[in-house]
Amino acid sequence: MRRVTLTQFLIETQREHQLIQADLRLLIEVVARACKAIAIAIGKGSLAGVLGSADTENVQGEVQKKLDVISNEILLEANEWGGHLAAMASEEMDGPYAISHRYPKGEYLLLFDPLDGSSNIDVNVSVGTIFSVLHCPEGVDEPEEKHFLQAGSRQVCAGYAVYGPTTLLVLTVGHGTHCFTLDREIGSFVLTERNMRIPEDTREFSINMSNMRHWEPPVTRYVQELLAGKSGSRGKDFNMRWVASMVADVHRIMTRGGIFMYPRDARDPGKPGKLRLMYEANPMAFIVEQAGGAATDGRQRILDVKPDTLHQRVAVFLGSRNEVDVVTRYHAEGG
Ligand code: AHM
Ligand code: MG
Repeated sequence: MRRVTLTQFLIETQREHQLIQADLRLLIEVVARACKAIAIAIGKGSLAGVLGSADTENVQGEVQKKLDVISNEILLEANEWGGHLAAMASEEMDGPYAISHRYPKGEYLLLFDPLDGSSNIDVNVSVGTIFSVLHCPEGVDEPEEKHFLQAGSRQVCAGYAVYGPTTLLVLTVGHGTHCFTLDREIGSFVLTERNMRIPEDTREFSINMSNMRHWEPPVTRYVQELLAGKSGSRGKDFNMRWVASMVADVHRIMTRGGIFMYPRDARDPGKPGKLRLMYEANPMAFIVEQAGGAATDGRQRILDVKPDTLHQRVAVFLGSRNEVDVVTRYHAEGG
Protein backbone atom coordinates (compact mmCIF):
# COMPACT_ATOMS: atom_id res chain seq x y z
CA MET A 1 0.00 0.00 0.00
CA ARG A 2 1.30 3.49 -0.86
CA ARG A 3 2.34 5.42 2.25
CA VAL A 4 0.57 8.78 2.39
CA THR A 5 2.13 11.33 4.72
CA LEU A 6 0.13 14.12 6.34
CA THR A 7 1.66 16.62 3.88
CA GLN A 8 0.69 14.50 0.86
CA PHE A 9 -2.80 14.02 2.24
CA LEU A 10 -3.28 17.76 2.73
CA ILE A 11 -2.00 18.62 -0.75
CA GLU A 12 -4.11 15.92 -2.41
CA THR A 13 -7.22 16.99 -0.48
CA GLN A 14 -6.67 20.54 -1.73
CA ARG A 15 -6.29 19.35 -5.33
CA GLU A 16 -9.42 17.19 -5.19
CA HIS A 17 -11.79 19.25 -3.06
CA GLN A 18 -10.26 22.76 -2.72
CA LEU A 19 -10.72 22.45 1.05
CA ILE A 20 -7.21 23.20 2.31
CA GLN A 21 -5.68 26.45 1.08
CA ALA A 22 -1.93 26.92 1.64
CA ASP A 23 -2.41 28.85 4.91
CA LEU A 24 -4.64 26.19 6.43
CA ARG A 25 -2.17 23.50 5.36
CA LEU A 26 0.64 25.42 7.06
CA LEU A 27 -1.49 25.74 10.18
CA ILE A 28 -2.25 22.00 10.32
CA GLU A 29 1.38 21.08 9.69
CA VAL A 30 2.61 23.45 12.38
CA VAL A 31 0.11 22.05 14.91
CA ALA A 32 1.17 18.51 13.95
CA ARG A 33 4.83 19.47 14.46
CA ALA A 34 4.00 20.95 17.87
CA CYS A 35 2.19 17.70 18.78
CA LYS A 36 5.37 15.78 17.91
CA ALA A 37 7.36 18.03 20.24
CA ILE A 38 4.75 17.50 23.00
CA ALA A 39 4.91 13.71 22.44
CA ILE A 40 8.70 13.84 22.87
CA ALA A 41 8.44 15.90 26.09
CA ILE A 42 5.84 13.50 27.50
CA GLY A 43 7.92 10.48 26.47
CA LYS A 44 10.89 11.67 28.51
CA GLY A 45 8.82 11.84 31.71
CA SER A 46 10.87 11.78 34.91
CA LEU A 47 14.13 11.68 32.93
CA ALA A 48 13.55 15.31 31.96
CA GLY A 49 11.88 16.28 35.21
CA VAL A 50 8.62 17.21 33.44
CA LEU A 51 6.17 15.26 35.63
CA GLY A 52 4.27 16.73 38.57
CA SER A 53 2.67 20.04 39.36
CA ALA A 54 3.80 23.45 38.15
CA ASP A 55 2.35 24.91 41.38
CA THR A 56 0.34 27.47 39.40
CA GLU A 57 -3.39 27.77 38.66
CA ASN A 58 -5.08 28.43 35.32
CA VAL A 59 -8.07 30.73 34.80
CA GLN A 60 -10.45 27.89 35.71
CA GLY A 61 -8.84 27.51 39.12
CA GLU A 62 -7.23 24.17 38.19
CA VAL A 63 -3.69 23.43 39.38
CA GLN A 64 -1.46 23.23 36.31
CA LYS A 65 0.88 20.34 35.67
CA LYS A 66 4.35 21.14 34.36
CA LEU A 67 3.40 19.47 31.10
CA ASP A 68 0.24 21.64 30.80
CA VAL A 69 2.50 24.69 30.81
CA ILE A 70 5.18 23.15 28.55
CA SER A 71 2.59 21.96 25.98
CA ASN A 72 0.91 25.37 25.93
CA GLU A 73 4.26 27.06 25.29
CA ILE A 74 5.18 24.60 22.53
CA LEU A 75 1.90 25.33 20.71
CA LEU A 76 2.21 29.10 21.12
CA GLU A 77 5.83 29.26 19.95
CA ALA A 78 5.25 26.95 16.99
CA ASN A 79 2.25 28.92 15.74
CA GLU A 80 2.95 32.58 16.36
CA TRP A 81 5.46 33.41 13.62
CA GLY A 82 4.11 31.61 10.51
CA GLY A 83 1.70 34.33 9.41
CA HIS A 84 -1.29 31.96 9.32
CA LEU A 85 -3.00 33.10 12.52
CA ALA A 86 -4.85 36.18 13.73
CA ALA A 87 -4.84 35.01 17.39
CA MET A 88 -4.90 31.97 19.66
CA ALA A 89 -6.82 30.89 22.75
CA SER A 90 -6.09 28.09 25.18
CA GLU A 91 -7.49 26.31 28.21
CA GLU A 92 -4.36 27.44 30.02
CA MET A 93 -4.67 31.20 29.29
CA ASP A 94 -7.24 33.71 30.59
CA GLY A 95 -7.87 35.52 27.33
CA PRO A 96 -6.84 35.54 23.66
CA TYR A 97 -3.15 35.46 22.81
CA ALA A 98 -2.35 38.22 20.33
CA ILE A 99 0.14 37.61 17.53
CA SER A 100 3.15 39.87 17.97
CA HIS A 101 3.40 42.87 15.64
CA ARG A 102 6.80 41.49 14.60
CA TYR A 103 4.99 38.83 12.56
CA PRO A 104 2.44 39.00 9.75
CA LYS A 105 -1.14 38.13 10.65
CA GLY A 106 -3.28 35.46 9.02
CA GLU A 107 -6.98 34.77 8.70
CA TYR A 108 -7.44 31.98 11.26
CA LEU A 109 -8.14 31.70 14.98
CA LEU A 110 -6.65 28.67 16.71
CA LEU A 111 -8.06 27.32 19.99
CA PHE A 112 -6.61 24.44 21.96
CA ASP A 113 -6.53 22.33 25.06
CA PRO A 114 -2.77 21.77 25.02
CA LEU A 115 -2.78 18.73 27.29
CA ASP A 116 -6.11 17.08 27.85
CA GLY A 117 -6.47 14.51 30.61
CA SER A 118 -3.46 15.87 32.43
CA SER A 119 -4.46 14.14 35.70
CA ASN A 120 -3.21 11.00 33.90
CA ILE A 121 0.30 12.25 33.17
CA ASP A 122 1.89 11.20 36.43
CA VAL A 123 0.47 7.66 36.18
CA ASN A 124 1.67 7.08 32.61
CA VAL A 125 -1.79 6.86 31.02
CA SER A 126 -2.72 8.37 27.61
CA VAL A 127 -3.19 12.12 27.33
CA GLY A 128 -3.72 14.31 24.27
CA THR A 129 -4.03 17.69 22.57
CA ILE A 130 -7.34 18.99 21.16
CA PHE A 131 -7.59 21.90 18.70
CA SER A 132 -10.18 23.86 16.75
CA VAL A 133 -9.77 26.35 13.89
CA LEU A 134 -12.15 29.23 13.09
CA HIS A 135 -12.01 32.10 10.61
CA CYS A 136 -11.20 35.47 12.11
CA PRO A 137 -14.14 37.76 11.23
CA GLU A 138 -13.33 40.00 8.28
CA GLY A 139 -11.85 43.41 9.04
CA VAL A 140 -10.74 42.43 12.57
CA ASP A 141 -7.05 43.17 13.15
CA GLU A 142 -6.82 42.68 16.89
CA PRO A 143 -9.14 39.76 17.74
CA GLU A 144 -10.79 39.90 21.14
CA GLU A 145 -12.71 37.23 23.06
CA LYS A 146 -15.98 38.10 21.26
CA HIS A 147 -14.43 37.23 17.88
CA PHE A 148 -13.79 33.67 19.07
CA LEU A 149 -17.41 33.18 20.17
CA GLN A 150 -18.63 31.42 17.04
CA ALA A 151 -20.80 28.29 16.96
CA GLY A 152 -18.92 25.02 16.42
CA SER A 153 -20.64 24.59 13.05
CA ARG A 154 -18.33 27.37 11.79
CA GLN A 155 -15.12 25.43 12.49
CA VAL A 156 -12.96 24.98 9.41
CA CYS A 157 -10.81 22.29 10.96
CA ALA A 158 -10.57 20.29 14.18
CA GLY A 159 -8.29 17.60 15.45
CA TYR A 160 -6.75 15.81 18.37
CA ALA A 161 -3.49 14.04 19.08
CA VAL A 162 -3.39 11.03 21.40
CA TYR A 163 -0.12 10.37 23.20
CA GLY A 164 -0.56 6.68 23.94
CA PRO A 165 1.32 3.52 22.99
CA THR A 166 1.50 5.20 19.58
CA THR A 167 1.10 8.91 18.86
CA LEU A 168 -1.92 9.52 16.64
CA LEU A 169 -3.35 12.58 14.94
CA VAL A 170 -7.05 12.56 14.07
CA LEU A 171 -8.22 15.33 11.79
CA THR A 172 -11.20 16.76 9.95
CA VAL A 173 -11.54 19.69 7.58
CA GLY A 174 -15.23 18.93 7.04
CA HIS A 175 -14.71 16.10 4.58
CA GLY A 176 -14.58 12.97 6.75
CA THR A 177 -12.34 12.21 9.71
CA HIS A 178 -8.93 10.70 9.11
CA CYS A 179 -6.31 9.13 11.36
CA PHE A 180 -2.52 9.47 11.05
CA THR A 181 0.09 7.53 13.02
CA LEU A 182 3.44 9.05 13.93
CA ASP A 183 6.32 7.13 12.39
CA ARG A 184 8.86 7.86 15.12
CA GLU A 185 11.91 6.87 13.06
CA ILE A 186 11.08 9.15 10.15
CA GLY A 187 9.32 11.77 12.25
CA SER A 188 6.24 12.15 10.07
CA PHE A 189 2.56 11.40 10.47
CA VAL A 190 1.36 8.71 8.03
CA LEU A 191 -2.28 8.19 7.03
CA THR A 192 -3.43 4.93 8.64
CA GLU A 193 -7.22 5.25 8.42
CA ARG A 194 -9.16 7.25 5.87
CA ASN A 195 -12.80 8.09 6.60
CA MET A 196 -13.17 6.67 10.10
CA ARG A 197 -16.73 5.49 10.79
CA ILE A 198 -18.36 5.19 14.22
CA PRO A 199 -20.79 2.24 14.38
CA GLU A 200 -24.36 3.47 14.91
CA ASP A 201 -25.03 0.94 17.67
CA THR A 202 -22.89 0.03 20.64
CA ARG A 203 -22.72 -1.96 23.87
CA GLU A 204 -20.14 0.28 25.53
CA PHE A 205 -20.56 3.47 27.54
CA SER A 206 -18.19 5.90 29.15
CA ILE A 207 -19.05 8.09 32.14
CA ASN A 208 -17.59 8.97 35.54
CA MET A 209 -20.05 6.92 37.64
CA SER A 210 -18.84 8.47 40.90
CA ASN A 211 -20.90 11.56 40.05
CA MET A 212 -24.17 9.61 39.72
CA ARG A 213 -25.82 11.16 42.77
CA HIS A 214 -25.38 14.63 41.21
CA TRP A 215 -26.83 13.87 37.75
CA GLU A 216 -30.09 15.12 36.27
CA PRO A 217 -32.99 12.61 36.00
CA PRO A 218 -32.66 11.87 32.23
CA VAL A 219 -29.02 10.80 32.66
CA THR A 220 -29.77 8.66 35.72
CA ARG A 221 -32.64 7.00 33.84
CA TYR A 222 -30.49 6.30 30.79
CA VAL A 223 -27.50 4.90 32.71
CA GLN A 224 -29.72 2.78 34.97
CA GLU A 225 -31.22 1.18 31.87
CA LEU A 226 -27.74 0.42 30.54
CA LEU A 227 -26.75 -1.09 33.90
CA ALA A 228 -29.87 -3.28 33.96
CA GLY A 229 -28.44 -5.09 30.93
CA LYS A 230 -30.09 -8.11 29.36
CA SER A 231 -32.87 -8.38 31.93
CA GLY A 232 -33.79 -4.67 31.64
CA SER A 233 -35.68 -2.67 29.03
CA ARG A 234 -32.65 -2.49 26.68
CA GLY A 235 -32.42 -6.29 26.47
CA LYS A 236 -28.63 -6.40 26.15
CA ASP A 237 -25.58 -6.14 28.39
CA PHE A 238 -23.39 -3.03 28.24
CA ASN A 239 -19.72 -2.70 29.13
CA MET A 240 -18.20 0.41 30.75
CA ARG A 241 -14.84 2.17 30.15
CA TRP A 242 -13.56 5.44 31.66
CA VAL A 243 -9.97 6.54 31.05
CA ALA A 244 -10.55 10.11 32.34
CA SER A 245 -8.71 11.48 29.29
CA MET A 246 -11.35 12.70 26.87
CA VAL A 247 -9.00 12.13 23.92
CA ALA A 248 -8.46 8.49 24.88
CA ASP A 249 -12.15 7.84 25.56
CA VAL A 250 -13.21 9.55 22.33
CA HIS A 251 -10.54 7.75 20.34
CA ARG A 252 -11.83 4.40 21.54
CA ILE A 253 -15.30 5.44 20.37
CA MET A 254 -13.89 6.57 17.00
CA THR A 255 -12.34 3.13 16.66
CA ARG A 256 -15.03 0.71 17.86
CA GLY A 257 -18.07 2.78 18.83
CA GLY A 258 -19.54 3.70 22.21
CA ILE A 259 -21.15 6.65 23.95
CA PHE A 260 -19.13 9.20 25.95
CA MET A 261 -20.95 11.30 28.54
CA TYR A 262 -19.90 14.16 30.76
CA PRO A 263 -23.31 15.45 31.84
CA ARG A 264 -24.23 18.62 33.65
CA ASP A 265 -24.40 17.85 37.38
CA ALA A 266 -25.38 19.54 40.63
CA ARG A 267 -21.92 19.76 42.21
CA ASP A 268 -21.47 23.40 41.23
CA PRO A 269 -24.54 25.22 39.85
CA GLY A 270 -22.22 27.74 38.18
CA LYS A 271 -20.76 25.02 35.95
CA PRO A 272 -23.04 23.44 33.36
CA GLY A 273 -20.82 20.38 32.85
CA LYS A 274 -17.07 19.96 33.20
CA LEU A 275 -15.82 20.08 29.63
CA ARG A 276 -15.18 23.31 27.80
CA LEU A 277 -17.23 24.14 24.70
CA MET A 278 -14.72 26.02 22.58
CA TYR A 279 -11.66 23.76 22.69
CA GLU A 280 -12.96 20.38 23.91
CA ALA A 281 -16.63 19.80 23.02
CA ASN A 282 -16.76 21.67 19.67
CA PRO A 283 -13.72 20.08 18.04
CA MET A 284 -14.70 16.61 19.29
CA ALA A 285 -18.29 17.11 18.07
CA PHE A 286 -17.06 18.11 14.60
CA ILE A 287 -14.70 15.09 14.45
CA VAL A 288 -17.42 12.69 15.64
CA GLU A 289 -20.11 14.02 13.28
CA GLN A 290 -17.72 13.76 10.35
CA ALA A 291 -17.33 10.07 11.24
CA GLY A 292 -21.09 9.46 11.22
CA GLY A 293 -21.58 9.86 14.98
CA ALA A 294 -23.65 12.40 16.94
CA ALA A 295 -22.87 14.96 19.64
CA THR A 296 -25.36 16.86 21.81
CA ASP A 297 -25.45 18.66 25.14
CA GLY A 298 -28.58 16.63 25.94
CA ARG A 299 -30.80 19.34 24.53
CA GLN A 300 -29.28 20.40 21.22
CA ARG A 301 -26.48 19.61 18.80
CA ILE A 302 -23.22 20.80 20.35
CA LEU A 303 -22.19 22.43 17.06
CA ASP A 304 -25.29 24.67 17.30
CA VAL A 305 -24.60 25.97 20.83
CA LYS A 306 -24.10 29.73 20.73
CA PRO A 307 -21.06 30.49 22.91
CA ASP A 308 -21.13 33.24 25.56
CA THR A 309 -17.59 33.03 26.93
CA LEU A 310 -14.24 31.56 25.90
CA HIS A 311 -14.04 29.09 28.79
CA GLN A 312 -17.72 28.19 28.86
CA ARG A 313 -18.58 24.66 30.02
CA VAL A 314 -21.11 22.38 28.43
CA ALA A 315 -22.64 18.93 28.97
CA VAL A 316 -21.41 16.39 26.41
CA PHE A 317 -23.03 13.24 24.98
CA LEU A 318 -21.24 11.95 21.91
CA GLY A 319 -20.49 8.84 19.89
CA SER A 320 -22.67 6.11 18.39
CA ARG A 321 -25.66 7.86 16.88
CA ASN A 322 -28.45 5.62 18.16
CA GLU A 323 -27.36 5.85 21.80
CA VAL A 324 -26.84 9.63 21.67
CA ASP A 325 -30.37 9.86 20.25
CA VAL A 326 -31.82 7.88 23.20
CA VAL A 327 -30.23 9.98 25.95
CA THR A 328 -31.08 13.21 24.07
CA ARG A 329 -34.71 12.05 23.77
CA TYR A 330 -34.81 11.37 27.55
CA HIS A 331 -33.75 15.00 28.13
CA ALA A 332 -36.61 16.19 25.88
CA GLU A 333 -39.02 13.98 27.84
CA GLY A 334 -37.73 15.52 31.09
CA GLY A 335 -36.39 12.36 32.71
P1 AHM B 1 -8.46 18.66 31.63
O1 AHM B 1 -8.60 19.35 30.30
O2 AHM B 1 -8.16 19.62 32.74
O3 AHM B 1 -7.52 17.50 31.59
O4 AHM B 1 -9.93 18.10 32.04
C1 AHM B 1 -10.71 17.41 31.12
C2 AHM B 1 -10.73 15.94 31.45
C3 AHM B 1 -11.19 15.11 30.30
O5 AHM B 1 -10.10 14.71 29.51
C4 AHM B 1 -11.84 13.91 30.96
O6 AHM B 1 -12.87 13.36 30.17
C5 AHM B 1 -12.39 14.50 32.22
O7 AHM B 1 -11.66 15.69 32.48
C6 AHM B 1 -12.21 13.56 33.38
O8 AHM B 1 -12.91 14.04 34.46
P2 AHM B 1 -13.01 13.26 35.87
O9 AHM B 1 -11.83 13.73 36.65
O10 AHM B 1 -14.32 13.70 36.44
O11 AHM B 1 -12.96 11.79 35.60
MG1 MG C 1 -9.17 19.03 28.62
